[in-house]
Amino acid sequence: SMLSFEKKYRVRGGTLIGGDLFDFWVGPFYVGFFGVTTIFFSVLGTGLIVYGAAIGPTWNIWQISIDPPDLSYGLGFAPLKEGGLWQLITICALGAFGSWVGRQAEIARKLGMGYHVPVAFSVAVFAYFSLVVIRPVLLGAWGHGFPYGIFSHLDWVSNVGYQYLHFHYNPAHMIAVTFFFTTTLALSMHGGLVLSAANPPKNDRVVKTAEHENTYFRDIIGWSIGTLGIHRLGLFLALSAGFWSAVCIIISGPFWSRGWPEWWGWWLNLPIWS
Ligand code: BCL
Ligand code: UQ2
Repeated sequence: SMLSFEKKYRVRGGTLIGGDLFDFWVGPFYVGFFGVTTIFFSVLGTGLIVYGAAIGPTWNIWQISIDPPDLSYGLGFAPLKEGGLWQLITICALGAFGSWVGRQAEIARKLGMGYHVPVAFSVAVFAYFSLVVIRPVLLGAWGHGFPYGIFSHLDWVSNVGYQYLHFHYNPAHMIAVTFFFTTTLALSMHGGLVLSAANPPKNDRVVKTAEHENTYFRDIIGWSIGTLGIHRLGLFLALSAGFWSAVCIIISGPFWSRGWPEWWGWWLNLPIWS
C-alpha cells in the first residue's frame, strides 16, 4: 500500500514516449512505455538464454555458455544454433538496458530531478556496448563479442588479455583500474565518515552533523571536500572507471594489435635517453 506522503509524488506527465498511455503505477512500480519495453526485452532475452542452455550440452550453472558466432560469419547473421541466439540475446540485452535508461529518465523528469542517474547508468551500458558492438564491429566480426556464461566469460577475458601479452600494460586499463580502486577508497571513507557521525557509540548517542564530518577531515588533512563535494567526487570516480574500461577494450585490437608492453616503446625510445 501507499505511504501517506507518496501520493503527492505520483504526478502525471514527464513521459518521453507514449504520452498518458502507460502513465500509471502497478503497486509500487511506475510502468511507463519503457517499463513495458524493459519487461518485454528482459523476458524474451532470459527465455532465449534458457532455450540456449536447454539445447546446450550442460545444465551445470558454471558451464552453461551462449557463444557468439564463429569469426567466419563476420558481421552477418548466424543461424540460431551457431551464434544467432547470442545475437538475439545481445539485441534483447541492449533493448532492456536502453529501456532502463529511458525509464530512469522519465522518472527523473516526473519528479523534476536531474538526469544524473540515467547518465550514470548509461556509462555502464556504454561499457557493455563497447564489448559486444563497438569492438566487434571495428574488428569485423561478431565473434569478437564475449560469451554469455559464468566461466566462459572469465576464459574470454583471460584469453583476450594474454592475446596482448600483458594487459596490465594497457594504459587505459591502468587508468580504469586506478579509478575502480579509488572509487572504493572514496566510498569506504564516505560510508565510514557518515556512519561514524550518524551512528554514535552507545555511551554518547548524540547524532553528529555535517559540521563534525567537515571538522574531522579539517583536523586530519586541513581540508574537507564537503558533503555535496564527496558525492560529486564519487560520481566522477565511478563514471571514469566505467568510461576508461570501455576505452581500454575498444583500443585493444582496433588501434593496437601487438603486446601492450611494446606500446611503452615510445617511452624507451625518447631521444633524451640516447
Ligand atoms: Mg582487466 C576488463 C580490472 C587484470 C584482461 N579489467 C577490465 C575492467 C576493469 C578490469 C577495469 C572490467 C570492469 C568493466 O568493464 O566494467 N583487470 C582489472 C583488475 C585486474 C585486472 C582490477 C587485476 O589484476 C587486479 N585484466 C587483468 C589481467 C588480464 C585482463 C591482466 C587478463 C589476463 N581486463 C581484461 C580484459 C578486459 C578487462 C580483456 C575487458 O574487456 C574489461 C573491460 O574493460 O571491459 C569494458 C564495466 C561494466 C560492465 C561492462 C557491466 C555492464 C552492466 C550492464 C550495463 C547492466 C547489467 C544488468 C544485469 C544483467 C541485470 C542484473 C539484474 C539483477 C537481478 C539485479
Ligand atoms: C569529506 C566530506 C564527506 C565525506 C568524505 C570527506 C564533509 C560527508 C569522505 C573526505 C574526502 C576527501 C578528503 C577527498 C578524498 C579524495 C579521494 C580522491 C579519495 O570531506 O565532507 O562528506 O564523506
